[in-house]
Amino acid sequence: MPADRPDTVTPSPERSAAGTAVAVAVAHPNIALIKYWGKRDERLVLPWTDSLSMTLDIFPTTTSVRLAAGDGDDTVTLDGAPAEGEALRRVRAFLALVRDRSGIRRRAVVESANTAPTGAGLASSASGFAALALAAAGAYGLDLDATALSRLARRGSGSAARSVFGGFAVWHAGTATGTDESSYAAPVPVGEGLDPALVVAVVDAGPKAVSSRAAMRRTVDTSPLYRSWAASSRTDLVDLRAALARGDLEAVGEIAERNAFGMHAAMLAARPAVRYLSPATFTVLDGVLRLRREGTAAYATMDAGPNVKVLCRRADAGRVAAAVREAAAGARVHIAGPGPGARLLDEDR
Ligand code: 2P0
Repeated sequence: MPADRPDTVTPSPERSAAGTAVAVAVAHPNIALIKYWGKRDERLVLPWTDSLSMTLDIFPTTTSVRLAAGDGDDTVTLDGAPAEGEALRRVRAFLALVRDRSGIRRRAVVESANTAPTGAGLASSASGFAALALAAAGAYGLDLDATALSRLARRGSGSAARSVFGGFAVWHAGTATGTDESSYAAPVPVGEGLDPALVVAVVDAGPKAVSSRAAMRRTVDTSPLYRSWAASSRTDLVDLRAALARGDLEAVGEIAERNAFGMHAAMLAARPAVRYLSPATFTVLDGVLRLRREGTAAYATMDAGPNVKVLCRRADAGRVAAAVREAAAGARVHIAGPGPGARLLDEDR
């Protein structure tokens, strides 16, 4: 699907009201080249800064939402097991928002299956809430265009706003306070010659010690470096968009790498420090530096976890993957290209 023609949702409210609708959606994770880190409004999930990402063509999440009889608690199954704790609370809060908009009170039965290790900084919340937003909008009969869907997905998890779109997407932080009209993602055009790949080095697939939600709050509240990272992120975004437009992979990589290091520096300066990077992370980073010294364009970015994603040309991805495997024995390595936006698989089975 071309990035500039995202799916829209036009489900049937009648069938939904009768409680027979099932909607199934699939969405892919995205990796930010300009990071989202810090909210100016926690309830509406409004960020301090714009961010820009590439949606991947690996690790999709598939989510079905079925309306059940009655208005009791939603049932949520994640990867075959009943959801509990914070994950369950967040999905139910999201469904309550969808119900408020639809006027349909029926409870939902949600089944969601990830193909990426959950909680490992591989953005399963982005693909998860993008798929949930699309499937829930379908089941509850909301008629949303891609912009409205992105705004809705954002309420589940900020980064999910970007996974609504394929290819590269920018999430506009928005300007308003108290309303979220201007905070949504949109596709970003890229130069023809770019042909990028992201080599994902999973050095640790375990759950993270601190949730990104808590970690970004602590960074905003306590890190003396946060404001300067946010300021440089704004100019990074302008530079990155220009580099993408001219298909300049080296410049894209340099900007993405410095933006990620700046975010982690701000986290490390938080009180107490938020430290997601591990010795294995730095082993991979050394491998990336070696690749560059040897003349291969390869640039690293890290999220809320120790895993490293290496941006390179698609033609170099095999060599980069081999170098990363050699650098960090035991790392699981995946090669991703730009992937599709969220799409509805099945509206009313
Ligand atoms: C990003 N991350 O831009 C950044 C970089 C992690 C590091 O978006 O609180 O799970 O649900 O809005 O979207 C992870 O944060 O946070 C994230 P919430 P989310 O991809």
